[in-house]
Amino acid sequence: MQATAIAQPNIALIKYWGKRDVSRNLPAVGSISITLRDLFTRMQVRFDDGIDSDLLTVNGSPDEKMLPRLSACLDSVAGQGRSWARIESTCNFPIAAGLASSASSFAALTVAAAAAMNSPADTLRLARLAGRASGSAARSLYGGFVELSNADDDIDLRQLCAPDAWPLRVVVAITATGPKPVGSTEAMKISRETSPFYSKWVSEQEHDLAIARQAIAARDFEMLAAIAEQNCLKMHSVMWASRPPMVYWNAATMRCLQTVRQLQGEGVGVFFTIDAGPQVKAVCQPEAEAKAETALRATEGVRDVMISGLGEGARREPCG
Ligand code: 2P0
Repeated sequence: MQATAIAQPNIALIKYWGKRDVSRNLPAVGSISITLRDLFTRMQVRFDDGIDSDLLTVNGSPDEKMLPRLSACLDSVAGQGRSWARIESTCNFPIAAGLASSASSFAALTVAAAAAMNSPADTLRLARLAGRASGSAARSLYGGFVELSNADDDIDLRQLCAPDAWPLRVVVAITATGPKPVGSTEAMKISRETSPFYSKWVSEQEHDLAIARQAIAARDFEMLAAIAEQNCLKMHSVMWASRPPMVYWNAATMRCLQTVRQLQGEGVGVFFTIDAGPQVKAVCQPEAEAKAETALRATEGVRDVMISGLGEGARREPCG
């Protein structure tokens, strides 16, 4: 009744923003992401009849805040009649700061819980359960380039390209630490209810997905760069035009965009993307990584830089 799993966060190139069914947490739009390799969340789940509530530690400290969502996710994997669980989470990157910690957390949790229950690990089934907890988590069940699409009554997922078939690199410029002002779930609701650009965002997404799919199939970096940057800026435009406006960027976020633009002007193979937080993710051709890292480290306001290759989907750890 115990297992450990590890999962990596993923970065959306074509973003998920908005829900078509809030109660089942189904997205309004499909999305395409890359799963990282070097940032991780490791989750140990131990069902224990000797305790009278679920218990969670995050990086060794008790944590009440995330527990209700993790408990609900455990219910969906193991059933409402399950035993209480001790959950130990460790994470090697900042939590709730726009680095997709919820994606890697729920992906790892579903895999660990299913393994602890000795349930057969059907990846799509686990991805759908992880997606109920956090939409982006479904994508972290798969490695490399991953597409999430809306099926009739659920979501479908597939790998578009294995991580080593197009080994791009990601340089993450951390411009602020600490939790974000508005969580994604709430921010998506505000966008849907108040942004004048929301319906256009939803209706154009299929177009963006088709171009990204084509770029990935052709390993066409410039084509992927152009559509990913535009899709990111469209998502933030939806947020900026909401009431209240949601601006996750800070001055250093903007400076990082200028740095990326400057590198592009010098012919360096890099593009930016930004999620619901102030960090800038620079996606690079392998040979561009060193230049991107140096330039972003030197950008005023950048506190730290993390680097990752592309990796595999969530998996059980052998001795967990
Ligand atoms: C994404 N984000 O595609 C987009 C881009 C943030 C910006 O998925 O409400 O934490 O738990 O389903 O998965 C963040 O949203 O939202 C997210 P919920 P989630 O990566």
